[in-house]
Amino acid sequence: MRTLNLGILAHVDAGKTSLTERLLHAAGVIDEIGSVDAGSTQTDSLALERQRGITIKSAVVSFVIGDVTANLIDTPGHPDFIAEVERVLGVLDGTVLVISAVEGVQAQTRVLMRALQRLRIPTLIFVNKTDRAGAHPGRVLAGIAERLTPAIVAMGSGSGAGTRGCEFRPYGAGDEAFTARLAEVVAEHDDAVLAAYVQDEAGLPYRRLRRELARQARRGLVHPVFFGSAITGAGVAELTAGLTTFLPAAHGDAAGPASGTVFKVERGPAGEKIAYVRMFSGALRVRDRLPSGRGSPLGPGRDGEQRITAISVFERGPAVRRERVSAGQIGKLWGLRDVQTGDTLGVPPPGRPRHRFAPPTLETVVAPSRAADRGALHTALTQLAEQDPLIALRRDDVRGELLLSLYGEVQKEVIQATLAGEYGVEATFSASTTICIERPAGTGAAVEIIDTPPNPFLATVGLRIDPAPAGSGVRFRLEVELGSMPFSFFKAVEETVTQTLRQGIRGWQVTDCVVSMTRSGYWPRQSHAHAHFDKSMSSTAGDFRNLTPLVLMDALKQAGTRVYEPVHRFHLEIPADTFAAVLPELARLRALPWAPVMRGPLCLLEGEIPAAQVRELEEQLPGLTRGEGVLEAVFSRYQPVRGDIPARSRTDHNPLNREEYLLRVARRVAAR
Ligand SMILES: Nc1nc2c(ncn2[C@@H]2O[C@H](COP(=O)(O)OP(=O)(O)OP(=O)(O)O)[C@@H](O)[C@H]2O)c(=O)[nH]1
Ligand SMILES: [Mg+2]
Repeated sequence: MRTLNLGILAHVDAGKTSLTERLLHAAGVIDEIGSVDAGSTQTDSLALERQRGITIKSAVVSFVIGDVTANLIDTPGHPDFIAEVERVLGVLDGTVLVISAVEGVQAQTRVLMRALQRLRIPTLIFVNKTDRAGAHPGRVLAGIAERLTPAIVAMGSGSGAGTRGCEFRPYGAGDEAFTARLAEVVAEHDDAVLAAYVQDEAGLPYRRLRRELARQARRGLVHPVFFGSAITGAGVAELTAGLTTFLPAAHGDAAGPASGTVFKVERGPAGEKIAYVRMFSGALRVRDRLPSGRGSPLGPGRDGEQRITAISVFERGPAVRRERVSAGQIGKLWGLRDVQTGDTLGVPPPGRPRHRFAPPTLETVVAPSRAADRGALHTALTQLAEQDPLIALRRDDVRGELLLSLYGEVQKEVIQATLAGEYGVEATFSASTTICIERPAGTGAAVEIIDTPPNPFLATVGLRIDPAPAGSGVRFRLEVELGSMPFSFFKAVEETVTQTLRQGIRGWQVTDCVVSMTRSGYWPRQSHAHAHFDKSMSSTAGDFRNLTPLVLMDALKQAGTRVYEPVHRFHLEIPADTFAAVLPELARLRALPWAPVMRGPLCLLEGEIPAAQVRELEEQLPGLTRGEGVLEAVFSRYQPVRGDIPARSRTDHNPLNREEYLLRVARRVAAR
């Protein structure tokens, strides 16, 4: 049996979950088609998802098409839950990108397509909702070519768009316009086809064109487009057939070394951790032992092991108990107490680049409604953050506050409801504020040598910080030999670098930089001339933990930093006659619109707006547009803050002031 790990991706509400139901029904996994609106689908199984009619967490179900087991991952489309999509991207063999035939290409569709193209994930496009009033498949197809990618081929045409009787008719060898289009598109990516095409346009046999299309689609170069409706079922059979033809289902390498990626972690009814793993090669079995600790450039930690206590594997619907999960499959693992989303199990999977969407740009202060719930709130938020690595939790030691980073207001409401429903903790959330970042303005380097004043610690640490491309995050590398010092000391430096950069010179997270360790040195236990071991004369990991922040902040001060604020790209549809009222409001909110496009009674405006102002625009819009304005905004980039730099309260204490820092370290040591 071959396997296909298939993602369903789209802008919110395009019909991913409804299409999933249809596919499951067509494959005979379910007898009745569930409905999002009635809260009866397979993949929207959380109570909150059923109440709200939106997907919040990614969910896996499987079905069989011919000799292929497809593991389908239904993802949320709301931008507040983009983190769920990010994790899933690394484990997919192919995707279906769903686009509504009424709304067409939307803001999130573009964000997703960019990621899919970057990762070269083979993608079919399904234009859904052709039954709905206002459906316009032709216009949507043109929109895809114009706004997503020109490398598309419509696989058929629709009739009866906008009615329940809509149908999809696949094209065949007799459709001349289709074969001409096919030849044109596949010739783009293959020189042999191009040569044959130039020689004789009509001379390429249809079967060769189809074969070439399949080959290119499976490599993510060309995207077949299908049309239909998840509600009436139109076009779903053709899409299903397309999944095995145009996406790369494969036999996994079951004999290879075990290699898997954890893309989701949830807690079971008794609070136990359950990890969802996609295996790339080899197999994991019940009772297998795995090293605990997270992956890093220095390799896994060496502190203990964890054991798999149970496994279930997705087969024809939900997961069933099995002794092993092997190459190609998706399984749920129990027993891995330290596991986190994004972990590698076994050897790293072969060359899969990672795509990172923008990190959360908002922050809120969370407080328990009852003072007695303080501890419970902290525990609950820690557990939620563990399932959601992008959702960072910070504690402001000065004000004694808990801060949570967020993508948006819907996510805030979901977290609030989860705290109440699953943990029994009522909590209040302050109005959200934007999170800025700091990037190094240049290069800086510093070093402190062991036993050389003013260095009070038994360690030598040299660090250099260099700026790196936007979006690349923080990378730590060694310019000294790994064997020159005990592993645990390097590990201590690496971890402390990450921690220290959480707050730069102005208090914001420092990112998009490379930190290189340029000097290292320590005193081993035996090197001391005296006969007996003297703890005060030999280096410990603590020396490295205490010294690293001093060196790093010196390097950072030398490099200097610049503060950047998040900016969103917006798409605004307003009645044309309200343009004159909307424009000054955009200016007041520091938005920069590009030239407006008039389409009949509508005015379409695109542009950029600081993330901090999006919520206010949302609030003002109904009043300015008689309630008819529609706004979409997604993160676009960071731009340097002009004028006053917003301050951030400090939580952990970076050594901006050396004396103060050393005093704090001394106090901490004395307290032990
Ligand atoms: N008329 C019509 N309605 C549809 C179709 N597909 C989905 N819908 C409706 O559109 C709404 C959203 O459908 P979902 O399947 O939840 O969309 P989704 O993409 O999973 O949404 P999120 O997961 O929240 O991003 C529901 O009210 C569906 O009933 C379709 O083909 N035709
Ligand atoms: Mg959904």
